[in-house]
Amino acid sequence: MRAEPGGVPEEGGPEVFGGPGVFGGPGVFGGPGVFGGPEAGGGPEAGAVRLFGERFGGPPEGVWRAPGRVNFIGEHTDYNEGFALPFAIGTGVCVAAAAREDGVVALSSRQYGESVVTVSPGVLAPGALGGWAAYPAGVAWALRSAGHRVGGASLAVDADLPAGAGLSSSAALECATGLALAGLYRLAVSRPELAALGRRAENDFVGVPTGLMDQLAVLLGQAGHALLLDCRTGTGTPVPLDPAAAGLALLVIDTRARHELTDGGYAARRRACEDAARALGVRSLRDVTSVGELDRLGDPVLHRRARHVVSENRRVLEVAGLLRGGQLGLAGPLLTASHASLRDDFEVSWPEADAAVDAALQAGALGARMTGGGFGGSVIALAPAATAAGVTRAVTDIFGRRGWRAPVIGPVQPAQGAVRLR
Ligand code: GAF
Repeated sequence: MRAEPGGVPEEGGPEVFGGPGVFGGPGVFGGPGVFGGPEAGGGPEAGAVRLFGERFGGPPEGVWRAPGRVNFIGEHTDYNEGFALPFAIGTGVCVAAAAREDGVVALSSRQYGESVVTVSPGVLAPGALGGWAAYPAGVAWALRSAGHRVGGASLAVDADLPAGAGLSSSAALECATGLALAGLYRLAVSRPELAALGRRAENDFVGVPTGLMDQLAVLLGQAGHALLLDCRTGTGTPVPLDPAAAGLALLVIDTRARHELTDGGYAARRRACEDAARALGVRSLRDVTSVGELDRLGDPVLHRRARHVVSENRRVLEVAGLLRGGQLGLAGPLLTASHASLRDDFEVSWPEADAAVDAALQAGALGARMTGGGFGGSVIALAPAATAAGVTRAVTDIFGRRGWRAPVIGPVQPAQGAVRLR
């Protein structure tokens, strides 16, 4: 089960987020670690340091922080070597860490029981452990497998990012851990390489066949910018994305329906894309540039899945062009078209997401779509700033009328990627 382990698990309840349906209040996704406001004693940085002292004694050698991400557009394109446009957000995962001489990797998480999970060097291999600790342990394994000289480490984790909300708490945990180990052992490892190793940990150690988007967004994100990712080359180009400057608000709506990428749906979608590429005789669906070329696919399901990927790649490039031209407001219909494609062709949206998108549009949003892998998680809505409160109310109302738990809604701004804090 992929539990999005870096973040705050659902048991944390709405109080973690500053109360359900908060707009512009403490439930701000994009602020500097203010999603839910600082916990007692000063936020995840202080929380990780405190936990380190409680579990391992003394101060850590350093503290590293990696944010979550929102994908503006370009869903299920990364493992098809296509394009995506994600950005880092203001909430994330902190890791307080110190090297150890015994080669053991010892892990404790404020959100996952605070007990210490230890992994001896001889057993650090895929299958050795499951649950949240497999993600950071997997990063140590991936670094060692790539030839980096990583010894033991004690790591204490705290987060202000909700888990399972489709905001990539797992990549945040992997990347904060990767930076911590690289810092402790002074490794010469670039951020793109670290992103690839985070993905390797997730694919081969945890066993979830995800793409590279989340790790690249978390490690390469820049404030005020989205990253236009070319997932064939593994490179990202910053593109300006500043909703406030355009008189707009970009809202994140956590639908509180939780997703698990290991329930099989994600892997099945990935297989369908690979089957479609094989049937078309191309290396990946990236190599198909027009939907018309898909007419050769006899299987209607494969045809729909591939149509999503091919059309989504085009939408990403169009949106990137609009952002570069200072025309963010014109991106709305492309966001909404992305959602329709994910709902009807790729079939990864969920009832709360569809209802949130419809309600947001009716209340004046320019565009709205699910973000992340799907099957649960979050929706984004782009709205004129003056209508953001009305959009928030409309979405909250429809959830109430349907008897669903209140969504958590707040504005988001692109923030800086992962850093060493101390
Ligand atoms: C998840 C995966 F981790 C990403 O690699 C990506 O495929 C995304 O779903 C869908 O766009 O976040």
